[in-house]
Amino acid sequence: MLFKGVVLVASVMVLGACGGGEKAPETQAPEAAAAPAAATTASTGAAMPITGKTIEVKMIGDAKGYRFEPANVTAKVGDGIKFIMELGGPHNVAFDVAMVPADAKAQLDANFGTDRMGELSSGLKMNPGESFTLSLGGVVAGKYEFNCTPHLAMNMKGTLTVTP
Ligand SMILES: [Cu+2]
Repeated sequence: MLFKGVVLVASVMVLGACGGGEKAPETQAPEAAAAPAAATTASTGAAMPITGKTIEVKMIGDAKGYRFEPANVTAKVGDGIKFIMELGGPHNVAFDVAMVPADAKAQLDANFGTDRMGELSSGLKMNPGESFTLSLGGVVAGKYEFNCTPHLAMNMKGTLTVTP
């Protein structure tokens, strides 16, 4: 057996400690600093930025159950979806790897950027107010089912429709 798949994740992305207000040369979302840096892996592709509007989706777990609000989201290529942890975490956003068409997978996965726990999967959001923003820059138009990994069994799911 031959294992030639040594994946080198180039850790060129410097996560600024955000300590003394020093600015990175490139533009960066300020909220990126709020996410815990633990257990994230960068995808191998290059993320594409948000060029349109950003739509907010709340991630909630309470007496009524676990859910995304709204659970059905329609956005354009280039928009962003900001998933905000509100209650009952940890929550995350994960697309079903087996359901995303091959031609759409690479860019969608790359757009998880540094807040990526695995293929097509964001890091966990523990505390109210924490968020994960997914860019739909360069994403192939289509319908994508997503879920929350910790609450998949509790039916915490949604559908993202990306239009051209
Ligand atoms: Cu959840």
